[in-house]
Amino acid sequence: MKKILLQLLFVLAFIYGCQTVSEDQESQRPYNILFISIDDLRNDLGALGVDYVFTPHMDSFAEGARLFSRHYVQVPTCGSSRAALIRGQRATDPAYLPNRAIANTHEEWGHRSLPVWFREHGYLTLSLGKITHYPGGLTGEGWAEGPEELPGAWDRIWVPDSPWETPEDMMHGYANGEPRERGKSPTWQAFDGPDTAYPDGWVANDAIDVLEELTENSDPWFFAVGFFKPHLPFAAPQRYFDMYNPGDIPEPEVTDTPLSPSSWHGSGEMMNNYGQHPGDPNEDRTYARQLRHAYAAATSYVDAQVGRVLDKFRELGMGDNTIVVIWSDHGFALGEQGIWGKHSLYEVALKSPMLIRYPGMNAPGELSETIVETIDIFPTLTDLAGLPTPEEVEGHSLRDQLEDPGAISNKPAYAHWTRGQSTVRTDEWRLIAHRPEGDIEGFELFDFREDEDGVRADPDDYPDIVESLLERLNEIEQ
Ligand SMILES: [Ca+2]
Repeated sequence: MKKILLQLLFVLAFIYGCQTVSEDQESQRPYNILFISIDDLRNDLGALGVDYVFTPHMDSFAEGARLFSRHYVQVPTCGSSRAALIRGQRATDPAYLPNRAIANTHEEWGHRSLPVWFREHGYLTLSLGKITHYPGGLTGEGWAEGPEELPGAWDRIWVPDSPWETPEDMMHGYANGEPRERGKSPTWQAFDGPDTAYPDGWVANDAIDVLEELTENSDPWFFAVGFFKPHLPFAAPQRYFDMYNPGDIPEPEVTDTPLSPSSWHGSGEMMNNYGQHPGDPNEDRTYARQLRHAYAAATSYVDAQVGRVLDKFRELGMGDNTIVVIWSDHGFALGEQGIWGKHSLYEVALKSPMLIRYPGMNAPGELSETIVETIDIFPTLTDLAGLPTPEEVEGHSLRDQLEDPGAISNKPAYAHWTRGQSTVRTDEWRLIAHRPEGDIEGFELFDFREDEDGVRADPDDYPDIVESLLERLNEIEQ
């Protein structure tokens, strides 16, 4: 018996030795992934030609990456846009529209979510800050206890140990630990203090520490770093406000207002969840300018925190073996269409920054102007990392656009929102369909043929266009 056991051990040792040798010979270690998420950042990057907002760190990163100028999210709100990202599927069913979408539906698909998929393929998975809807991953009181949002996804999920008492307080945090009082706290705040006066300074500190620790990690890693700004309240240390001359911040380009009653928009998140409004920003131009100034300051603040993390990343020499993605979960209207908020299917709410960099990529720094979607991120990461892709994933790998910035995708972008609203965006048109009870209540049509910002068109003037766009919408909703 003892002899048999010894023989067995010998055979096992031999097999193990062979595997080690062949792995060393056949491939290098798989790419790590650094995924940086920013909350509610519209396409206000200097690298995208927006000259009144200062984003030097992301602009500098863009010089070595592929910046997608027409990236569209699947849903214009935090939790459900992030659900689409990690589920890799569109929100064609209302179950995927609430902020609780992941918590409510993960039992169907959580076994092959983006982090689980990498974890099952040997990756250490880490989530810091706001990646899914609930920073820290718990859904109960203050998000500091209760059921997990996405069980089994992360080896470690956490928020920094900081002055804010709960993850919920941190997500809407004011200076030095002050929580939001719903309906009462102001829409913006400037505090004369260090970067750690607000939560994102703490997120950057933790990210920097963990990157240092990861240099010792033997397995490949997937590190998701989720910042909170420029999400409301538009808050940042004073010096980020001082970067701007308020007179240089342009007023919103209010090209039109919604024509269809079903698309009326009350800017509810800003007007109801926050207080101390000096007036309606659509009427009070001073307040409108203050809000736009504060959003720009919060954008420069989060840009600086991203820069701190990327500086450490470069210092540690991680670029040779790591894919980096910078992504925002949706855009934000600052007065466009008379809206102050994200919850609409207009261009400014659905378009957000997306940048990807991987080792040895071709033509870094060149822009891709083709239409891409958030659900493309999942298959792009599995493709670049050399992993299979779950068959349910609906996006497409962006390898073509990463290898050739001029590569065109003919795939339109789709998005969904509450009350039966859905939209399709092609190269030339955007159709928004309002179907609250399944019946068609109305359409909105935007024409991008001459104007890259789009011009509202009368759907009755383009019946063939509307019909073909509606067919495309119906195809994905079946
Ligand atoms: Ca968001």
